[in-house]
This record gives sequence, C-alpha cells and structure tokens, in this order.
Amino acid sequence: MNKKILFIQPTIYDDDGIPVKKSKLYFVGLAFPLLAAMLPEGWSADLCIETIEKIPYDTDADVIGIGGMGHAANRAKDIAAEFKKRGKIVVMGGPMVSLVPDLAKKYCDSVMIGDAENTIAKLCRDIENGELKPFYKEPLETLSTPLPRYDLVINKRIGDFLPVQAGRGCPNSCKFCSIYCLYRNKYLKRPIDEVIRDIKYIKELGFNKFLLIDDNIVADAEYMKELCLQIKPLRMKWMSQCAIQIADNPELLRIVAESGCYVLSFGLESISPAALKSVNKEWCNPDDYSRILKTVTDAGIEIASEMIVGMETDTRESLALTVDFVRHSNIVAPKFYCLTPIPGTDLYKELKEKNVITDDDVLKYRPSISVINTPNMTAAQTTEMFWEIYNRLYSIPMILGRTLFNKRMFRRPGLTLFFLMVNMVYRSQIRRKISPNIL
Ligand code: B12
Repeated sequence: MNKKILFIQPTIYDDDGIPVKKSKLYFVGLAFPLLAAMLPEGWSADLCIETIEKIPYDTDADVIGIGGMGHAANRAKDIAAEFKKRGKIVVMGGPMVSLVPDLAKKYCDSVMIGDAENTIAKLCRDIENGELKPFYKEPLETLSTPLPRYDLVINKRIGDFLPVQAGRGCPNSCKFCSIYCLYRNKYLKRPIDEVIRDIKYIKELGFNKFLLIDDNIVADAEYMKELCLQIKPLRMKWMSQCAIQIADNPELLRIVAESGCYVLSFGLESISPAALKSVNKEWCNPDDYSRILKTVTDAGIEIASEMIVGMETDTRESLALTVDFVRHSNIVAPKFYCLTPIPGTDLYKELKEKNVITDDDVLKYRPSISVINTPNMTAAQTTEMFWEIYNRLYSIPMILGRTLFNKRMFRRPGLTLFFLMVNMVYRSQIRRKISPNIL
C-alpha cells in the first residue's frame, strides 16, 4: 500500500495575525528529516517549511503531519483546521503539543506525545488499517536514529549549515524549560559513530558547517570530549548551546573549540541570583558571568545569549542593569524572551497557584508578550520593558560596538561580518515588532 505524508513546519503569526514569511530560513529543525527517514515501507514524505514556502493545500498526500514549537502552535491549529476541512487525516507532534496533548487533540485526529522513534511506524500501520489512535506515547530508553532525510531540505532556501543531534534531554531542572518538563532529567546519547556518520554525510552533501541542536552539550563531558575528538579531523565548523559550566572545564572547552565549534549559546536568563533561584537555576552565578564569557571567547568561541524578561524579582532598574551588563559583556548576539507559563511546565503550576497569569489561552503566548504579573511589574509593563531592552541593545551604535568596532573581533573579519548581518536582521525584526527567533 502506497501512502504519502506531507510534513508541515508552520510559521508564526505577527502581532497583526499575519503569518511571518522570510526569504531564507537559517535554522532548520531536525524533526522532519528524521521522521521521514523513520517511515515504514510503502510510505513517502514531502516537507513544507511555511516560513519560506507556500502550503500546498491541494496536496495529494493522504496524511498531514504538523509540528512546530512554542507560539507556532497557534498557526499549526489553523493549518490543521484547513486540512481537516479538506478531509485529510491530520497528525500533530513536537515539544509544544507534547506538553498540551489534550488541547492539541481538539484540532487534529491524533497527537504524538514526545519522541516518535518507537511510535511512528505504529502510527502509520494504524492509519493503513483504519485504526488511528487519538494519542501515541512511548518514551525512549536509548537513542539511535537513522540518517536524516536531509534531501528534503537542502534544495530549499536555507542557510549554509544543517542540523545534527548527539543527545536529547538535559540533567538540569530549570522550571520554565520544556525540555526539563518533557525529559525530567533524562539525558539520552546517540552512539558516537552514528553522530559522526551524520556529520560525514552532511560534508558529502557539500556543507562545511552544522548546528549541533542538543539542549546542553556539557551534559556528559566525557561523551562530548570523545565526540569532539572524532569531529576534529572532519574539519567542519559548528555551533551549539550548553550550560555555562563549560568554562570551568578547560580541557573540554579546548577540545570543543579545536573541533571547530565557533559559536555557543548560553541560557544566562538573569543577572539576579534571586531570580535564578526562583527558576531552579541557582547553579548559575551572575557574578561569574563576565569571567565565564571571557574564558569562552578567549578559547575562540563567540557567544550568543538567551535571557528572560519578567522574572519574579525584575524591576525597571534591574532590567536597565541587564542592558548595561550585556553592553559591557562579550556577548555578540543577545536574545531575550518574556517568561512564558507553558502548561505542563513546573513554572506553570506554580504561577497558576499564585494566580498571577493574566491570560490562560496558551495559543496566544509568544516570547514578546508577558502574561505574568510579577511582584514589581504588571504583565503590560514587562512587555513594554522587553521591547525597550531590545531597542536599546539593537541600536546601530550598540550593534557596531559588539561587531565591527570590537577589538576581539578584528582577528576574524568573516565572523565579524556574519554577526553584523545577524544583528542587522534581528534589528529589522525588532523594528517590525517580531521577536528575533526564527532566523
Ligand atoms: C533548533 C531549535 C530552534 C531553531 C528552529 C528550528 C526549526 N525551524 O524547527 C530556532 C533557533 C529558530 C528556534 C526557535 C524557537 N524555539 Co526552538 N529549539 C530548537 C531545538 C534546540 C532543536 C529542535 C530540533 O530539531 N530537535 C530535534 C528533533 C528530532 O526533536 P523534536 O523536534 O522534539 O522532534 C521529535 C518529536 O518531538 C517528534 N515530533 C516532532 N514534530 C513532530 C511532528 C509530527 C507530525 C510527529 C508525528 C512527531 C513529531 O518526532 C521527533 C523525533 O522523535 C529545540 C530543543 C530540542 N531538543 O528539540 C528547541 C525548542 C524546540 N525550541 C523552543 C522554543 C521555546 C523556541 C522559541 C519559541 C524560542 C522563543 N521563546 O522565542 C522559538 C520559536 C520559533 C518558532 N516557533 O518559529 C522550545 C519549545 C518549547 C515548546 N513548548 O514548544 C524547545 C524545546 C527548547 C526548550 N528547551 O524549551 N528553535
């Protein structure tokens, strides 16, 4: 029996409810290339990345598989409704719907909760037999995945790097994090030779860069060292994200840098120890941030950062101090998000009990809008502050200060231009009131 599934990666809506479109999408997710590679005999797949492509509503596919993270869920539900009208079977999956499966089920025929490795073939067989179940859930105990179907993305308008994954989950317990709430400290690693197989394949496809999409590459330092030692001879460049502890493991930091890592993103969240404590992240000490960031840039790795606006202790003054901190730090691409109480996270439970959530409609949540009244600021004030911080940090003098006129960057002109471009794209998104996160 031949069946076809059309996977759709939805875009997000802007503040006027218009789907955000781009001429190029730099960060490509791994879910669909991987899901396509795991389909059973007799199944074929197509992929539509809505941010850069039109949705083919008249597709001949039998099944529509919709993913999406965070606030793309709002768009996902509308796409699902349109395909349901056209009589298609619609299946949803990904981290967002995994946290709110009952809500997602209202808009589709079946929801895949969590990892799909153990369930995707069963879902397909059930469709063939007309026995589709409302939910599929079978957590993984080990992680081994086939070569992703990168052919589904490489001819699209994407950047010059492809995604690779070595591990899933994270040993930390940050209250706001979806990964913590889905994996509960479980950390699954793929066999190193399998990861190397994927990277070699990416190289064969003509790409010299990859994005290691792991949640925290220092979750198992010994594993990461071994992986990096095997990446090094492949002479690739790569980016990733991890906990700041990497700076206190000089050997690991050196090996990571020598293997071609040139950008790391850190979740710094806040410069207030009390705020960090309130989200279970007291193992980060803001007094150490400047030293840590310098250690990492001294190793030859540039830093992007993720910080949260709307923490319990935030005030206008503390947020102004945050701007000063970023301005004088070695961060070349600072990013901010309003704290969001996604149902299913520990943060949600806590804030719900405190009765400080101003809007219960999770589908309206987005990183640029606060829905939490904190002791010192209303949700509306936090939202205002969010844009103020971005506008200040992405003024032309600030952008030039951390790129073209930054002494540290002089020795790497190519990278400087790359980050100048990234900063200018973020700036243009900020001016259009789109929080810079779907680059
Ligand atoms: C790369 C990445 C990005 C890239 C974009 C990648 C892309 N275009 O898809 C960038 C940097 C742009 C990005 C942006 C954002 N991201 Co992001 N991102 C990731 C990251 C690190 C990897 C994604 C990935 O490829 N994973 C690997 C695949 C294999 O795993 P997976 O997606 O879970 O898929 C598996 C299953 O879930 C399932 N599955 C997934 N989709 C589907 C669909 C169907 C039909 C089925 C059956 C199954 C299925 O099958 C897969 C195999 O098991 C994840 C963290 C993570 N570990 O996933 C965060 C993550 C997905 N991002 C997250 C967030 C919050 C965001 C932002 C909202 C940040 C922000 N606050 O602004 C934005 C949203 C942008 C948007 N909506 O357009 C959260 C999602 C939280 C949530 N509740 O949805 C995550 C989980 C990070 C976290 N720690 O919380 N992100």
